Amino acid sequence: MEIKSSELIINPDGSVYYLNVKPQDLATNIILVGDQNRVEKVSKHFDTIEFETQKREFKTHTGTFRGKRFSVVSTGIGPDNIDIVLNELDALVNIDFKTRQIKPQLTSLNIVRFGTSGSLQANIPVDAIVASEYTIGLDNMMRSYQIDGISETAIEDAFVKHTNWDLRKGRPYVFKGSETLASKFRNIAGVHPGFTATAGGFYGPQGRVLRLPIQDADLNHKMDNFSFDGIKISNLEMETSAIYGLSKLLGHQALSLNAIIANRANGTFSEDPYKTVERLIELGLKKLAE
Ligand code: R1P
Repeated sequence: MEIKSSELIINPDGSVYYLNVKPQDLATNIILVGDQNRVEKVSKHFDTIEFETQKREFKTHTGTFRGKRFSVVSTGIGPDNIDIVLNELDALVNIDFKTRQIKPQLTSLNIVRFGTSGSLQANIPVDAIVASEYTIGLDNMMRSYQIDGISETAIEDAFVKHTNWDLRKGRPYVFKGSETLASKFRNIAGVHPGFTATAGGFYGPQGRVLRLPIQDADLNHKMDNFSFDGIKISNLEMETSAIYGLSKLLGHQALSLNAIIANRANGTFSEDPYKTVERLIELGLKKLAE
């Protein structure tokens, strides 16, 4: 079935609508960063850069690192932007832009986020790196898709009960990341296996109070002490659950690596967050190129 022009928007030059990338300009190894200024911080390590583009907050550089082809793409902030980026990345490899048909042979991308995040646990200090084995989405974006059967309902039930979650906010969902990618980042000093919570906003949705009271002032504390089979929620950011959920539905491998720049449990902030992000970039590229 042909996908209509209103559903998959292709620019006059043959690039996909927001990412501004043509199919031949995308690698199958993808690094996602939130901040568009982080794209250069990754691609400066490349052997060569063959392609660069930007539209709005979506900047892409494609090149090789130690002989392996990578595209680094900035997503901007939030699950709504991940919806755009993941759908367009998938369309670039799995939909034929000439016939507008889904290709008979699907390609699975390796998608790894190099992000920043706040830790919720005192034992995951600032300047550590969290590699997310699991993620819980509090943001609802994935509820637009058919996620029954791909989410970890036992963990969701326990979380809803533990936090006395108000279901008018939507039911949180839990996804597991790629075992293949996660296994590359286990047993490395300073890298913590994590269970990452994704919020749909920065202030109220992450428990920050400026002028507005929030629906559940105790939520962060309840998240800190939630535990399922010994797994505790490690950190809070704004993209991982959307990346894991959409990757699972679309058949891609996904992993989220986050540099911990703040610790919300003890109120500390990294003295040199750029150095921690740089360490994550160097480690991430090295392990992914192996
Ligand atoms: C603001 O909190 C932003 O920083 C974090 C959050 O997930 C959110 O996108 O990640 P990035 O530094 O990768 O954008």
